[in-house]
Amino acid sequence: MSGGTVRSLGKGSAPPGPVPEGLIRVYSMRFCPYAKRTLLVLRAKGIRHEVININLKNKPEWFFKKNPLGLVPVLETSLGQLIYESAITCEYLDEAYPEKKLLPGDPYEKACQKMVFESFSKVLTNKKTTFFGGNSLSMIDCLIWPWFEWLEALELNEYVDHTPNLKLWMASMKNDPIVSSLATDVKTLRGFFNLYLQNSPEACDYGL
Ligand SMILES: N[C@@H](CCC(=O)N[C@@H](CS)C(=O)NCC(=O)O)C(=O)O
Repeated sequence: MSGGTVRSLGKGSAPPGPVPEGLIRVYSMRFCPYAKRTLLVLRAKGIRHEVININLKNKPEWFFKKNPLGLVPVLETSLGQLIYESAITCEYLDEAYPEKKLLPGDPYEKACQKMVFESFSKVLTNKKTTFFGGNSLSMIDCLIWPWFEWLEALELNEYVDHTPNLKLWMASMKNDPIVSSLATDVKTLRGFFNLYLQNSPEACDYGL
């Protein structure tokens, strides 16, 4: 599940109990692009998980025990292990659940994906594959996509007009079943931005 329709927990809420065995928990926020990286990886790898949304404008006191920085995403395992920082959560998931790897096993290929991540726009101009890492969704697509999803809502789509490969990649991403299952529509994104900029405690639950 993506947590897309689950109301967030705020100040005064009771801390959730331990994570049931066989599940991993992600503390998220419906509109957070960093958390979406983790959710994309969870979905792409088919990992059973539960989502707890956090009201970032009115954070529960207990949330700082999950991440002293007070940021989402955070992963929590049934052993009580806590992992935060989105890129680290994604790499953790790829290693802890090795059945369907999103990062290449070969160290050189892995280094290549990470290099592309560091300078993706320049490298993409020469790419010959549908997705960044090949012909199916890979780690780098999951790490980059959440910000591209915002372009239309921010009326910034024209900035990719001069990079046809980037446009093609965006179209492939939108059509991918994993990516589209986590998509947020433009109207909802705009509603969220509007409330978030007003510092509204309702922002994280916009549209529910
Ligand atoms: N470097 C962090 C950034 C995470 C982040 O900034 N998350 C935002 C939501 S999109 C957050 O939790 N903001 C709460 C705050 O700034 O207090 C990561 O990659 O996980």
